Amino acid sequence: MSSNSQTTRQESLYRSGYVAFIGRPNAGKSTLLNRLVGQKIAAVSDKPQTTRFKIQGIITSPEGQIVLVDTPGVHKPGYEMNRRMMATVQDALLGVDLVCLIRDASVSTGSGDKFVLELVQRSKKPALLLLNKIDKLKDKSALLPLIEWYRHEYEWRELIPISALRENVSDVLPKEMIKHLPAGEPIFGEDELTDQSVRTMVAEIVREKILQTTQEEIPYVTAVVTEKWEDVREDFTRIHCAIFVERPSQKKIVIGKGAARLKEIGIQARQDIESLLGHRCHLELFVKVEKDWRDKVQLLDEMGISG
Ligand SMILES: Nc1nc2c(ncn2[C@@H]2O[C@H](COP(=O)(O)OP(=O)(O)OP(=O)(O)O)[C@@H](O)[C@H]2O)c(=O)[nH]1
Ligand SMILES: [Mg+2]
Repeated sequence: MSSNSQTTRQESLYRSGYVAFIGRPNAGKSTLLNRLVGQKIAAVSDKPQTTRFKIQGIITSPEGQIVLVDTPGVHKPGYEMNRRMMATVQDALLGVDLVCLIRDASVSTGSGDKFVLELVQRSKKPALLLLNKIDKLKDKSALLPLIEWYRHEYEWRELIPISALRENVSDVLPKEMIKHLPAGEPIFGEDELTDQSVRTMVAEIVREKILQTTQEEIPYVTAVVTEKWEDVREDFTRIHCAIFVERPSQKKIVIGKGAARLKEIGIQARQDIESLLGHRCHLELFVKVEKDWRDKVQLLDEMGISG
């Protein structure tokens, strides 16, 4: 841990570095990323395993630059896709300057939480514990035993109760993170918010809408790829996205009766895509059946789900 004198001495320096968000699926990592960056760059849903690859969000301030690394929620891998997702988490832990363990404080501790904690312990990195979703706690004193338990498990730089849905996290957290980063030059340009391509972000917007409008296995068996992109005019883009599922019955569900569901997904996605691009777009969605895509190396590579 850095001593006070060190902190004071380095206060005038510009700092920069990488901060990983690690946690169980559904803990609120991507919600927090979007909130801190101030723009929606990661898909969010109430279904676990929403995030499938590393997403970087950039915060630049006069004091320094923080590159937030959002990762897939930690879970037991079944398919090649899930193995890659977990490799992403391990990789992120190795490559960052600071780790944020994000924990949903409104649910009780399970074996998954212990596993995530072990990952942080093994990393030996400076870490913050962020106890999220405190807005869901009727009785805030329920946090005390949780804080007590975590405190004995690791030498956290800070333990901070938060709600990723509330505006005020942006006032507190970046300042706290930046303190633990090394002195250094900005890593990205000052006006960049993410390292993702627009094509990837568009595919993720479509996938998010599918996750939000479908249930049960559909979120897990769905992938989206932006296949064609045509800038027809400066203020008008035509986009073609393929939606992959694994079986014809799933294709029927995604399309819906009289194509109603697919239409709804398209309407919702187009709104978000137009606000991302800053102009009108025409969005075409095609549903394709691709058996076992979650185990197909080449398809996963094309989808950007690399391990
Ligand atoms: N009430 C409440 N809900 C939250 C909060 N933060 C996130 N959520 C909700 O929790 C759900 C999961 O959020 P995500 O940001 O997708 O969670 P994640 O940790 O990125 O999940 P994976 O990508 O699956 O690992 C969404 O429905 C969010 O709206 C919070 O502070 N309070
Ligand atoms: Mg996520």
